[in-house]
Amino acid sequence: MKLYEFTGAPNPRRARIFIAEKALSIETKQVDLRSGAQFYAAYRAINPRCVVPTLVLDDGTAIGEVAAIWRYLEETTPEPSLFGKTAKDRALVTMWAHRWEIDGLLAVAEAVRNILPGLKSRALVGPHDYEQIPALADRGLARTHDFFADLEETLKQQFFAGGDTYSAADITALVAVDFAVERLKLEIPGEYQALRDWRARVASRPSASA
Ligand SMILES: N[C@@H](CCC(=O)N[C@@H](CS)C(=O)NCC(=O)O)C(=O)O
Repeated sequence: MKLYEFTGAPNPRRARIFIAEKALSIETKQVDLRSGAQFYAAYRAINPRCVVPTLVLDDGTAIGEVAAIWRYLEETTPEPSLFGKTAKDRALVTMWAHRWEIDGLLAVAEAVRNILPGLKSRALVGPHDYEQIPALADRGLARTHDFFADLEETLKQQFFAGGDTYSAADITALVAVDFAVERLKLEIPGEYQALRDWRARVASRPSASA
Protein backbone atom coordinates (compact mmCIF):
# COMPACT_ATOMS: atom_id res chain seq x y z
CA MET A 1 0.00 0.00 0.00
CA LYS A 2 1.05 3.58 -0.54
CA LEU A 3 -0.38 6.78 0.94
CA TYR A 4 -0.19 9.82 -1.31
CA GLU A 5 -0.18 12.82 0.98
CA PHE A 6 1.32 16.21 1.79
CA THR A 7 2.88 16.76 5.19
CA GLY A 8 1.69 20.34 5.70
CA ALA A 9 -2.00 19.74 4.98
CA PRO A 10 -4.74 18.81 7.47
CA ASN A 11 -6.60 16.00 5.70
CA PRO A 12 -3.49 13.88 5.08
CA ARG A 13 -2.70 14.39 8.77
CA ARG A 14 -6.04 12.78 9.66
CA ALA A 15 -4.94 9.71 7.68
CA ARG A 16 -1.43 9.68 9.20
CA ILE A 17 -2.70 9.91 12.79
CA PHE A 18 -5.16 7.06 12.15
CA ILE A 19 -2.37 4.92 10.67
CA ALA A 20 -0.11 5.69 13.65
CA GLU A 21 -2.88 4.74 16.12
CA LYS A 22 -3.23 1.42 14.30
CA ALA A 23 0.57 0.99 14.48
CA LEU A 24 0.63 0.37 10.74
CA SER A 25 3.62 1.03 8.55
CA ILE A 26 2.52 2.36 5.17
CA GLU A 27 4.83 3.83 2.56
CA THR A 28 4.08 7.49 1.86
CA LYS A 29 4.61 9.63 -1.19
CA GLN A 30 4.53 13.42 -1.07
CA VAL A 31 2.30 15.31 -3.50
CA ASP A 32 3.63 18.85 -3.22
CA LEU A 33 0.53 21.03 -3.11
CA ARG A 34 2.66 24.19 -3.12
CA SER A 35 3.93 23.44 -6.59
CA GLY A 36 0.56 22.17 -7.84
CA ALA A 37 1.58 18.51 -8.07
CA GLN A 38 -2.02 17.48 -7.32
CA PHE A 39 -2.89 18.65 -10.85
CA TYR A 40 -0.13 16.77 -12.66
CA ALA A 41 -1.41 14.06 -14.99
CA ALA A 42 0.31 11.31 -12.99
CA TYR A 43 -1.59 12.19 -9.80
CA ARG A 44 -4.84 13.10 -11.59
CA ALA A 45 -4.88 9.52 -12.88
CA ILE A 46 -4.79 8.32 -9.25
CA ASN A 47 -7.24 10.86 -7.84
CA PRO A 48 -9.22 12.83 -10.47
CA ARG A 49 -10.47 15.15 -7.71
CA CYS A 50 -6.85 16.33 -7.34
CA VAL A 51 -6.84 16.19 -3.53
CA VAL A 52 -4.78 14.35 -0.94
CA PRO A 53 -4.76 11.90 0.72
CA THR A 54 -5.23 8.85 -1.48
CA LEU A 55 -4.49 5.31 -0.34
CA VAL A 56 -3.41 3.04 -3.20
CA LEU A 57 -3.75 -0.68 -2.48
CA ASP A 58 -1.35 -3.33 -3.74
CA ASP A 59 -3.83 -4.27 -6.50
CA GLY A 60 -3.83 -0.64 -7.71
CA THR A 61 -7.19 0.36 -6.25
CA ALA A 62 -7.13 4.05 -5.33
CA ILE A 63 -9.17 5.07 -2.28
CA GLY A 64 -9.75 8.79 -1.90
CA GLU A 65 -11.53 10.67 0.94
CA VAL A 66 -10.32 10.28 4.51
CA ALA A 67 -13.58 8.66 5.67
CA ALA A 68 -13.16 5.92 3.06
CA ILE A 69 -9.47 5.38 3.89
CA TRP A 70 -10.37 5.13 7.57
CA ARG A 71 -13.11 2.63 6.80
CA TYR A 72 -10.78 0.39 4.81
CA LEU A 73 -8.09 0.46 7.50
CA GLU A 74 -10.58 -0.08 10.33
CA GLU A 75 -11.99 -3.16 8.59
CA THR A 76 -8.63 -4.64 7.61
CA THR A 77 -6.98 -3.81 10.96
CA PRO A 78 -9.79 -3.83 13.54
CA GLU A 79 -7.54 -3.43 16.57
CA PRO A 80 -7.19 -1.04 18.20
CA SER A 81 -10.65 0.06 17.20
CA LEU A 82 -10.99 3.75 16.38
CA PHE A 83 -14.76 3.60 15.83
CA GLY A 84 -15.88 1.57 18.83
CA LYS A 85 -16.96 -2.04 19.14
CA THR A 86 -20.76 -2.07 19.20
CA ALA A 87 -23.18 -0.92 16.50
CA LYS A 88 -24.25 1.94 18.76
CA ASP A 89 -20.70 3.08 19.45
CA ARG A 90 -19.76 2.92 15.78
CA ALA A 91 -22.79 5.01 14.84
CA LEU A 92 -22.01 7.60 17.52
CA VAL A 93 -18.32 7.90 16.64
CA THR A 94 -19.30 8.30 12.98
CA MET A 95 -21.80 10.98 13.98
CA TRP A 96 -19.24 12.96 15.98
CA ALA A 97 -16.53 12.57 13.36
CA HIS A 98 -18.92 13.96 10.72
CA ARG A 99 -19.96 16.84 12.98
CA TRP A 100 -16.36 17.88 13.68
CA GLU A 101 -15.53 17.61 10.00
CA ILE A 102 -18.46 19.77 8.89
CA ASP A 103 -18.56 22.27 11.76
CA GLY A 104 -14.83 22.22 12.53
CA LEU A 105 -12.52 21.33 9.69
CA LEU A 106 -14.71 22.76 6.93
CA ALA A 107 -15.36 25.92 8.93
CA VAL A 108 -11.63 26.56 9.35
CA ALA A 109 -11.06 25.68 5.69
CA GLU A 110 -13.73 28.18 4.64
CA ALA A 111 -11.83 30.94 6.44
CA VAL A 112 -8.34 29.84 5.37
CA ARG A 113 -9.23 29.39 1.71
CA ASN A 114 -11.01 32.73 1.46
CA ILE A 115 -8.28 34.66 3.30
CA LEU A 116 -4.83 33.44 2.26
CA PRO A 117 -3.50 35.39 -0.74
CA GLY A 118 -1.76 32.25 -2.00
CA LEU A 119 -5.16 30.59 -2.47
CA LYS A 120 -6.63 33.29 -4.72
CA SER A 121 -8.82 31.52 -7.33
CA ARG A 122 -8.45 28.35 -5.22
CA ALA A 123 -11.17 29.02 -2.66
CA LEU A 124 -12.35 25.41 -2.89
CA VAL A 125 -10.24 22.29 -3.28
CA GLY A 126 -10.72 20.15 -6.37
CA PRO A 127 -10.11 20.38 -10.10
CA HIS A 128 -12.19 23.54 -10.60
CA ASP A 129 -11.10 27.09 -9.76
CA TYR A 130 -13.29 29.36 -7.62
CA GLU A 131 -12.57 32.94 -6.59
CA GLN A 132 -12.30 33.94 -2.95
CA ILE A 133 -15.34 35.66 -1.43
CA PRO A 134 -14.46 38.02 1.46
CA ALA A 135 -17.84 37.46 3.14
CA LEU A 136 -17.06 33.74 3.30
CA ALA A 137 -13.79 34.52 5.10
CA ASP A 138 -15.81 36.35 7.77
CA ARG A 139 -18.34 33.54 7.95
CA GLY A 140 -15.58 30.94 8.21
CA LEU A 141 -14.04 32.82 11.15
CA ALA A 142 -17.42 33.10 12.87
CA ARG A 143 -18.05 29.37 12.31
CA THR A 144 -14.60 28.56 13.71
CA HIS A 145 -15.35 30.49 16.91
CA ASP A 146 -18.66 28.61 17.15
CA PHE A 147 -16.77 25.33 16.62
CA PHE A 148 -14.52 26.10 19.59
CA ALA A 149 -17.58 26.89 21.71
CA ASP A 150 -19.49 23.76 20.59
CA LEU A 151 -16.45 21.54 21.21
CA GLU A 152 -16.01 23.08 24.67
CA GLU A 153 -19.66 22.34 25.56
CA THR A 154 -19.37 18.77 24.24
CA LEU A 155 -16.17 18.12 26.18
CA LYS A 156 -17.84 19.26 29.38
CA GLN A 157 -20.20 16.29 28.90
CA GLN A 158 -17.81 13.63 27.60
CA PHE A 159 -14.08 12.95 28.02
CA PHE A 160 -13.34 12.64 24.29
CA ALA A 161 -14.69 14.26 21.13
CA GLY A 162 -16.53 11.08 20.12
CA GLY A 163 -17.60 9.73 23.51
CA ASP A 164 -15.89 8.18 26.53
CA THR A 165 -12.89 6.75 24.69
CA TYR A 166 -10.40 8.04 22.15
CA SER A 167 -11.70 7.62 18.59
CA ALA A 168 -11.56 8.84 15.01
CA ALA A 169 -13.70 11.80 16.11
CA ASP A 170 -10.79 13.06 18.21
CA ILE A 171 -8.52 12.93 15.18
CA THR A 172 -10.75 15.20 13.13
CA ALA A 173 -11.41 17.56 16.04
CA LEU A 174 -7.70 17.84 16.90
CA VAL A 175 -6.67 18.43 13.29
CA ALA A 176 -9.37 21.12 12.96
CA VAL A 177 -8.31 22.90 16.18
CA ASP A 178 -4.62 22.79 15.24
CA PHE A 179 -5.44 24.00 11.72
CA ALA A 180 -7.27 27.02 13.19
CA VAL A 181 -4.52 27.82 15.69
CA GLU A 182 -1.67 27.42 13.21
CA ARG A 183 -3.13 28.82 9.99
CA LEU A 184 -5.58 31.42 11.29
CA LYS A 185 -3.42 32.32 14.33
CA LEU A 186 -6.46 31.97 16.57
CA GLU A 187 -6.18 31.31 20.30
CA ILE A 188 -8.41 28.96 22.21
CA PRO A 189 -10.22 31.23 24.71
CA GLY A 190 -8.73 30.93 28.21
CA GLU A 191 -12.10 30.02 29.72
CA TYR A 192 -12.47 26.95 27.48
CA GLN A 193 -10.83 24.68 30.06
CA ALA A 194 -12.42 21.41 28.87
CA LEU A 195 -11.18 22.05 25.34
CA ARG A 196 -7.70 23.00 26.54
CA ASP A 197 -7.43 19.88 28.73
CA TRP A 198 -8.70 17.62 25.95
CA ARG A 199 -6.28 19.13 23.43
CA ALA A 200 -3.34 18.52 25.77
CA ARG A 201 -4.57 14.95 26.32
CA VAL A 202 -4.89 13.99 22.64
CA ALA A 203 -1.86 16.01 21.50
CA SER A 204 0.33 14.07 23.94
CA ARG A 205 -0.41 10.80 22.14
CA PRO A 206 2.54 9.80 19.94
CA SER A 207 0.19 9.64 16.92
CA ALA A 208 -0.39 13.41 17.10
CA SER A 209 3.06 14.10 15.73
CA ALA A 210 2.64 11.66 12.83
N1 LIG B 1 -12.91 15.41 1.60
C1 LIG B 1 -11.53 15.20 1.25
C2 LIG B 1 -10.77 16.50 1.47
C3 LIG B 1 -9.35 16.45 0.96
C4 LIG B 1 -8.71 17.82 0.93
O1 LIG B 1 -9.37 18.86 1.06
N2 LIG B 1 -7.39 17.82 0.75
C5 LIG B 1 -6.64 19.06 0.62
C6 LIG B 1 -5.47 19.08 1.60
S1 LIG B 1 -6.03 19.19 3.26
C7 LIG B 1 -6.09 19.15 -0.79
O2 LIG B 1 -5.77 18.14 -1.38
N3 LIG B 1 -5.98 20.36 -1.35
C8 LIG B 1 -5.53 20.52 -2.69
C9 LIG B 1 -5.65 21.94 -3.15
O3 LIG B 1 -5.66 22.83 -2.30
O4 LIG B 1 -5.70 22.14 -4.37
C10 LIG B 1 -10.96 14.06 2.08
O5 LIG B 1 -11.59 13.66 3.07
O6 LIG B 1 -9.92 13.50 1.74
